[in-house]
Amino acid sequence: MSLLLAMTGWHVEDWRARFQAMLPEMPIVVLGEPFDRRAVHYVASWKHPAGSLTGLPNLAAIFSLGAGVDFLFADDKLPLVPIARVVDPDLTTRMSEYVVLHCLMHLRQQHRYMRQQREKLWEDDRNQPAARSVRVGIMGLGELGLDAAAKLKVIGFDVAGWSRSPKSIEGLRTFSGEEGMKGFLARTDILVCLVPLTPETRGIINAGLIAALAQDGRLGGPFVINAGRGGLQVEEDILAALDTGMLKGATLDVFETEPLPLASPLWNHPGVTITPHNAAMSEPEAIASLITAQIRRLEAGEPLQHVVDPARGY
Ligand code: NDP
Ligand code: OXD
Repeated sequence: MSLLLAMTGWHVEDWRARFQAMLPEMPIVVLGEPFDRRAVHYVASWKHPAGSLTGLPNLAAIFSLGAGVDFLFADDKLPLVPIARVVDPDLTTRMSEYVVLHCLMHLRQQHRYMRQQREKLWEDDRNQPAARSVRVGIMGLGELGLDAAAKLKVIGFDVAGWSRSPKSIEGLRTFSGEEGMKGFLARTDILVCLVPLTPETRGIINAGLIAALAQDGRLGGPFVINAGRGGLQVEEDILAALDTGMLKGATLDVFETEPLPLASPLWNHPGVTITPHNAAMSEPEAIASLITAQIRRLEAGEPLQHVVDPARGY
């Protein structure tokens, strides 16, 4: 019985070492090297090449090495076995660090002061709003959205959230579905996007959404932070909105094409902050430990946790 590591873009040897230390009795095999396909009971994947997980007759479960699973559902030859994703405090905390950092960067006009420093410019217009007067809207009230909301509230931001199904969360104003979208956007100065990429959410950050954001806020215009997936955003629309002033700034961790092509105008736009899809990286020690616990549960006849629903796509 073996665990197959199937990943692109990450350092597979770090993962192999971690898993081998935690599962000493189980052979850890790697896609691209020779291995016995019949012996594979589990797969841990991050962006495996589509079609590469066929012909594994004893496969019992697939583990996403991240919180997102859109890359799995994009493989139309994916074996029909249960799929579990990452839900882990290490990853969640990393995402909240990112969200809080970038909300504060916009609140405190830090991009402007970094520009001023480069120009040796001492300029303060005595117009620094307090967090309580800035409305953050979190799209996606799941594991990541809820933790980020709680941490933003501690700082004092006026936080609300939007999800697919209606929610009642103490201390948080919530909106849901199509019908809740307009009201949610109309009270949002900083939009934080943490929904999964599904057929319903693809391209959701578009010209129409941007036009519906609050234009009367204390920051002088709305900002977007997307740490969900690049497929959620229409980059052309974001650029156009930045150019017309409809959008004041965009912080993007994820892109329609990754790595972001050198020719993308996003790289040089003064209103755009780019990070290389590392808002919340999967840290091998934490995530191998989570997946090891899942394998031990299955071996003990207990149910898998954090299973995703193929019909919903997340
Ligand atoms: P969850 O599944 O826990 O939460 C998803 C949230 O999005 C839920 O509140 C869900 O609503 C909402 N949602 C889903 N579809 C819709 C829709 N059509 N309309 C409105 N709301 C919707 O996911 P996580 O919080 O764990 O992760 C969110 C995403 O973050 C991941 O899918 C991944 O793409 C991204 N991510 C990015 C990382 C990075 O480094 N950039 C790292 C980790 C994750 P409901 O509650 O009603 O189900
Ligand atoms: C994830 C990611 O989904 O890192 O975990 O993007």
